[in-house]
Amino acid sequence: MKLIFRWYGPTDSIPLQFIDQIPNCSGVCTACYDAKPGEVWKLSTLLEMKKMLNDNHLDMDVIESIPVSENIKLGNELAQHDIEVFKKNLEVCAQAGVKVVCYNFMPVFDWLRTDMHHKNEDGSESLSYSYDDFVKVDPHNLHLPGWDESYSQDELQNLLDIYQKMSHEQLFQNLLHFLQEIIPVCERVGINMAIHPDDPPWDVFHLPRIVSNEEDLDRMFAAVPSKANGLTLCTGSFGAGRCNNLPHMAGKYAKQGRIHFAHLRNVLYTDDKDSFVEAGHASCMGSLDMAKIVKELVVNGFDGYVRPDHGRNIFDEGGKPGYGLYDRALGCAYINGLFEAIEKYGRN
Ligand code: DNO
Repeated sequence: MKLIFRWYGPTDSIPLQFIDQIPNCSGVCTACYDAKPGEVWKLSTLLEMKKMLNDNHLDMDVIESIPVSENIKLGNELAQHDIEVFKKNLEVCAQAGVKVVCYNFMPVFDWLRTDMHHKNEDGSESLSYSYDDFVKVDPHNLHLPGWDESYSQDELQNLLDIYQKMSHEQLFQNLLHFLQEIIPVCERVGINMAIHPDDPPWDVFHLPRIVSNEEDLDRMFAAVPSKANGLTLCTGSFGAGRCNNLPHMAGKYAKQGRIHFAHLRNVLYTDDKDSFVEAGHASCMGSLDMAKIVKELVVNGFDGYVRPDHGRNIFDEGGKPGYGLYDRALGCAYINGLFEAIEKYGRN
């Protein structure tokens, strides 16, 4: 595996030198954060970032993410234009040496939590999702932590209204059309696509979601069999869905050569509904068996990129919820330990 770290570009408060100091961390995943969905990225911007990274002994092999515009997901009259832009962005990324592109196909909300500052007993803070809080949210007056600034209330209502009329099948067909268009480009330029699962993996506000479980993945891979059509195995996102058997999914899709990227984090189920807290990475802190997941990856030949995911806010660090340095660095140390132990002595 190749261990990487998410970096939000030159404005990220975490110095690249600190990322370089994380044991075994070979690079970052990043994006052109100032470009909007539907805009062509500048090669010069990517190359400048790459130079900054290389100067700190870090690679830029993975992009997380090239955003998929709502037009593409809606399949409206602007969709084809935005697909062509997406293709250009793939070409630009390939010219900058990118090997894997993470993306998602979730309508409107790319992740959803009800609390960005959930206080854990040890004084740390986590992102969390509470079923009881969620059912109190009025979809006509949405104020969700982390999302309030993404769209104006009017834009949000308008989008929610349009999606109310869309079935899961229609959204799936729009994903297929997108993949059929872009995968030949990926094959030509040598990029693997890695779709990020729905987070959490169920419909929210009646928005259809179609990348939530094994059945969804099997259908998507059967329809577009190219190995360039792959997965980001986000254990926390799939893992929030209690029907998802993560060790099984890790083994199955690693064996198929579909997992190009893995986000390894743990979640702790906090009630018998859907609520969860983003726990520390170690198995003992949450509800997922991280060692078993990594073992399934290793024995089934996984050789992709891995990153720790949302860390807790620990040691009074503050900063961007989920994306501080300290707990994600601890996550790296833990992930390194699991891989080394299993690769050397734990294959049987
Ligand atoms: C949240 C992330 C997601 C992820 C996208 C990938 O912190 O896991 O925003 O980057 O869904 O497209």
